[in-house]
Amino acid sequence: MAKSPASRPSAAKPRPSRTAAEQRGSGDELQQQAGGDHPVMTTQLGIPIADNQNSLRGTPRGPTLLEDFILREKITHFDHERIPERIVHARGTAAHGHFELTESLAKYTTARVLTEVGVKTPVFTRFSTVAGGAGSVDTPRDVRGFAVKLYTQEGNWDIVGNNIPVFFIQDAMKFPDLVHAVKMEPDRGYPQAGSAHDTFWDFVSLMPETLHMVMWAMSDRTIPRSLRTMEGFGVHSFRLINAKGQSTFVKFHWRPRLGIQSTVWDEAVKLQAADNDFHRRDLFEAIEAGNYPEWDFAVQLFTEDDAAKFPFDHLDPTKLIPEELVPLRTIGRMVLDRWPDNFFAETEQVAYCPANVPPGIDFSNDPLLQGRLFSYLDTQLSRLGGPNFAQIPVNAPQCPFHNMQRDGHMQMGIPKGRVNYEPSSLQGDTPCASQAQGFRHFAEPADEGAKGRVRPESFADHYSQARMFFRSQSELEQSHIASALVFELSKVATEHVRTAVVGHLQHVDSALAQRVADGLGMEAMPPKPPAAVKPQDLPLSPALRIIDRMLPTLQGRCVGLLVDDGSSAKSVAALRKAVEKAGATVKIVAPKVGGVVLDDGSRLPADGQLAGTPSTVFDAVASILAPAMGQKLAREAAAVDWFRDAFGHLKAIAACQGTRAILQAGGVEPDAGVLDPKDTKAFIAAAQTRQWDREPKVRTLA
Ligand code: HDE
Repeated sequence: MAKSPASRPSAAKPRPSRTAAEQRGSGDELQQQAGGDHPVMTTQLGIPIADNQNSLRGTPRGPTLLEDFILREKITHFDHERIPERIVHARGTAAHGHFELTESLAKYTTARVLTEVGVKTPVFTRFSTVAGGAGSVDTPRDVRGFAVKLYTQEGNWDIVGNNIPVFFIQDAMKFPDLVHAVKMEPDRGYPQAGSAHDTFWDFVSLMPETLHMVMWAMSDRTIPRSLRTMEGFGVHSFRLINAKGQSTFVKFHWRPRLGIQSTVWDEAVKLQAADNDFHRRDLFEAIEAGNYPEWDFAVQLFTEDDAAKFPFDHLDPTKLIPEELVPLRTIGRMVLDRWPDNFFAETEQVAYCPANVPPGIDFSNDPLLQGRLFSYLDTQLSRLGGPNFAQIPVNAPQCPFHNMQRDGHMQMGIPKGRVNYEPSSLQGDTPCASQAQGFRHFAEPADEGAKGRVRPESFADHYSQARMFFRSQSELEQSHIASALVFELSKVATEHVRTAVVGHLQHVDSALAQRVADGLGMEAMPPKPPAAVKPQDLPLSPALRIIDRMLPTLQGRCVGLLVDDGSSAKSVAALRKAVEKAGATVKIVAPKVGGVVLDDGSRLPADGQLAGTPSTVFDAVASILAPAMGQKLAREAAAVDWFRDAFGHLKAIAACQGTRAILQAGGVEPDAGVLDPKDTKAFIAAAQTRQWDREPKVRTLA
């Protein structure tokens, strides 16, 4: 730390002053060091800067002068570098790409983006967690936002969805309460990014409409392995409007071409420590490597008459339409192939709004959607500082746009001419509305009934779909849900909240309620709360499972290969070749990041150092170690954990003879998923999936 002038010996003579450039090197010298042809640094207003190291001092050891306009400008800008983070979905990551229509919906809509087959529409897609702040981790148990901005030729279309097709609440009126309940508790300021606390479950226990989404939130959907392996849902019913003005209801779905992949809970917990940015890094690395993630775009189309026959109200956002009832029609695909140039300018400043729809798409009366139509524009006004945020490049439409909106904070355009109103007879080129091309709202016949703050009776059944979802899951997935409920409720300190939630679970499935009660160590089953509508046994929907629907593929995944000095160069090369042929990447992990010397004398640099690259970040692991190195690493906690965790997280392990000592030290008893790295075929086959049979052997599930 620099000594203050007062602490210097008074006898010390000030040294002759040196110019700033002499002390730290001038800009010209720094340029030479960096090489290249650098432009001269300037202030915001273009004044060239001679010294970017030192502030302007009255004397060499004297005070800094207020006159230093360069310092003041720099610090002032820095002081204002942050904007308010999103109240929800603050932590996110995004990428550019395009959407391509493969089947026209011209029969149903006039929207060109849904009728012009083969046209590539640019998109910007942002994925997010919901509860945590912008600096929280990527892998908590949480719903993921899945927001797609399509820059269509008829204006921006934002499908602002989630990776779960239903929502916690039925009415926008309850959104602030839900969000307050799930975010950190206001008096203590924690927990960050997690629902495992009293206020969230208190809200759930008092709002049974949350139960269906709670089942999804406790499933493996909320602990995705990668953003690239998540589904996306528009959630609400929207309308498509055709040239005759006829309406068809529509639900939007994004389906990952890599299939759905989730983590196991213990892995998700450990990933939070291993890599805060796990999902963000994964998406970045995939795009940088040219492994562009793709999603199919599918719709469910249904009429008012179809909807009247559903055993639920499709305007209730806590309900989904099983695809067994209304099949999905794949009509396009989205590819994400370009990482943003700047996180703040694009990912942070992007502003989505479900009200942004082109002509030919319209809204339904879903009361949650109706509230959202207001909320997003409102929040952007304060988050992005005023009404001109649509001029920020990532938000601006990529089609012609003209209107009479003028002025305001941060107006970037310079509108020309005398006329800034409509109608006007003074200028021939001013914009006018067009009945033929403009947005037209569906002329929906009015419903019967009186005005009032009401919930329709058709929204009263809170349990039947929760039950359908739970019972449609495979046995293992049901155990994961039960275990997640036990985990979360075990973090709830208030006993009556735990009791109330288990009470509700009896309406969902009495065996589930019993498992959770047992897991919580409850002595007696709590009473069932009254249900407004007796839960029905709806037909099951196997399409809602994920374990069965995971794609057996290594495509786009990553295998960690542990090596040390003396590892066989031949075996390393053979394994790498086989894994890469299967479409995955290999990352070398070694005790030192500088790498190792293989048995043929060649040096192999490491992608990660063992202690900082745990097996949680890989989809499968392998090791090629000389026996002596295996013995050495068997005494290394990071190496032992590497295999113990991979085993516990149901991953395939290719472990050579040299590795057996480490497995033993970790108490790992090899099973069918622990293979010889020489048998690359068997390893690839095992690595394409998780070793689900292993799960009951490694943990007790509720
Ligand atoms: Fe949002 N939501 N939301 N939401 N939401 C926001 O907008 C809101 C809801 C969703 O990557 C906010 O710009 C209300 C459902 C995503 O930038 C805010 C209601 C679904 C994102 C807002 C809902 C979503 C947001 C916060 C109930 C799935 C992130 C910052 C009436 C279909 C978008 C912002 C991005 C963000 C309000 C419910 C998805 C405050 C009032 C249901 C993916 O406007």
